[in-house]
Amino acid sequence: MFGCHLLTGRNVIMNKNINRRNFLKLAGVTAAGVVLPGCADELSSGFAQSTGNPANKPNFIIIFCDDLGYGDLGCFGSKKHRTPNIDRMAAEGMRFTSFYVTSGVCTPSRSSLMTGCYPRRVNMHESGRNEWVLFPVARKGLNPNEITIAEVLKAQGYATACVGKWHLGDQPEFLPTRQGFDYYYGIPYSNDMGARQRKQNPPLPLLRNEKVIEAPADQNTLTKRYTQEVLKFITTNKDKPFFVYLPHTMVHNPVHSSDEFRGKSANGGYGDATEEIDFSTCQILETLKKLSIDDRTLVVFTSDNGAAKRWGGSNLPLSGFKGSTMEGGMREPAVCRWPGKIPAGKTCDELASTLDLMPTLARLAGTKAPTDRIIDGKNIWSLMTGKRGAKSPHEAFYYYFRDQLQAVRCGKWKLHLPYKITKRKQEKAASNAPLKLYDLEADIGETNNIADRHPDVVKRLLALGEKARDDLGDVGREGKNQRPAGWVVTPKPLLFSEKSQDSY
Ligand SMILES: [Ca+2]
Repeated sequence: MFGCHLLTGRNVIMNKNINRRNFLKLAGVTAAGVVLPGCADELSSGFAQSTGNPANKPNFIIIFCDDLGYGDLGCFGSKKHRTPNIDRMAAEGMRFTSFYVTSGVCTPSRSSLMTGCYPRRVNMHESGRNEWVLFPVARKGLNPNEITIAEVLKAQGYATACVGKWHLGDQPEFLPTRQGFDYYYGIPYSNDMGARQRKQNPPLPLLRNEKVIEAPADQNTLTKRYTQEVLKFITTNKDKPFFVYLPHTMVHNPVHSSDEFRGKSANGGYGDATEEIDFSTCQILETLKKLSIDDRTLVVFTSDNGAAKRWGGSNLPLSGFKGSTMEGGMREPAVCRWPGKIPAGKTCDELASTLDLMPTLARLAGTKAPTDRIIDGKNIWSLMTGKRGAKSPHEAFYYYFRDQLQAVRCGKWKLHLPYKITKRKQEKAASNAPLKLYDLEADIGETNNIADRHPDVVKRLLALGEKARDDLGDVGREGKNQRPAGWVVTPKPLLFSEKSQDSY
C-alpha cells in the first residue's frame, strides 16, 4: 500500500483516491516495480526477486533543499505549505531544531556538507571575484585535494550519486564526478545564473556526469527528473551500500514545478515547489520500503540556508533571512529518519550542523573522518539515537558571512560580535554592527539584547571568537589552519552541443 499523498487543488487527497496505476505513472514508476522508462525489464526483475540487502553497511540519503526556510514545513510550523510526507518522516524519525549550516548562502554552505569543515577552512567562503558564491565559468572550486563525504564513503565500497545543484565549481576538475561521486545529474550552479537572467552567462546547463545534455535546462520538470534519477539509482544499487546526495534546485528563485503541482498550493510558486519536494521525498521513502531497505537506510532532510527575504519563504519564528548571520539565515529545518535506529517522533534541540554529517556517516560506514587534517564536524550519532543525556559535541559554533566572523554560539548563548561593515560587491554599505547577546532558549527570535546583564558570558564568547579568528581568520586576517581552494587557469563555459546528445 502506497502511503504518498497526492496534492490536487488545495486539498490533500489521500491515496485511497488514487488508483495504483496513476500513482505509479506520476511517480515515474511502473506497476512491476520502482523503475523508470527504458529500464523496466532489467530493474523490475531485480525488484521482484528482492528479499533484502545483503550488504552490512547502511545506506545514506541526504536531501538538501535550496533556500528552504526554518518555517516552511508543516512539522516546523508552516500553516501555508502542505508537507504531509516530510511531516510523517519527522513523526517516524527525529527533528533537529538547532541544526545549522555554516553560511547563509549556497557555495560556502555546500562546501561544509561535503568536507565537514567551515568554509574558511577550505577557502570556499566566497568566490575568487569578491562575490558571495561562485558564478558560471569560475576559476575557483572546491579543491580536489579535499576529502569529500562521497570519497570517504566510496572508499568503504559505497555506490555514490549526486543529483541536483552542485555549486562547488563548474569546471571539469571540480565537478561531482571528480569529487567522489560515481554519478552526477543536475545543474552546476544556481538556477538564476543562466543566460535568461544574466546575458553574459551560458544557458543554464543540465549535466549527466560531465556532459551538458540540455541547455537551458527545463526547470519545470527538474524536481521530477531528479526524483526519477534517485529512484533509479537506489533501485539499481539496492544490494550495495549507497550514498545519495540530492541537493534540490528548488526552492531557490526562480521557482518552478511540474504540471501536477503548479498553481496548486496556497503560497504561489514557492509553495508549489515546496509541495513537489514533499512528494519527491515520499517517493524516495516509499521506494526504500518497497525494496525492503527502509530499515537499513538513514535519510536526512534539510536545507542549505534560510529563506530569502522575497519569494514567499518563511524562517519563523527565527529572525533574519538568507545571507545573514541571524538564526533565520543559518538555522535549518532538519529531519533524520532510520526506522529501528533513530527513535520515532523525537525532537533534539542540541546544537548540530551539516558539518557533522561527514564524521557521523563515516562512523556508521565503519570508518572515520580524515585524520590527516582538521575536520570541524563531529560524530552526532548519540544525538540521532536520542541517547539519554547526550549533548552537542561542539564547544561553540561560528557564524561567518563571507570572510567575516559575525557571531558565536555557545550553549544557549549567541553573541553577535561588534564588527565593521565595509561595502563590498553585492552588498550595500551599512552601519557598524554593535555587540549583542541573546539567550536563544528564551529568545529564539533574537529580540532582547541582554549583553549588559551577562558580562561574564560576553567575555567568554569574545574569547571563543578570538580562538576562531586565530584558527580560521577574519576580514583582512589569515587563519593559521586554512587550506587552499582549487583553481584553474582558463575556465571554459559548460555548453551544449548537438554532439553531446544524451545517449544515456
Ligand atoms: Ca541556497
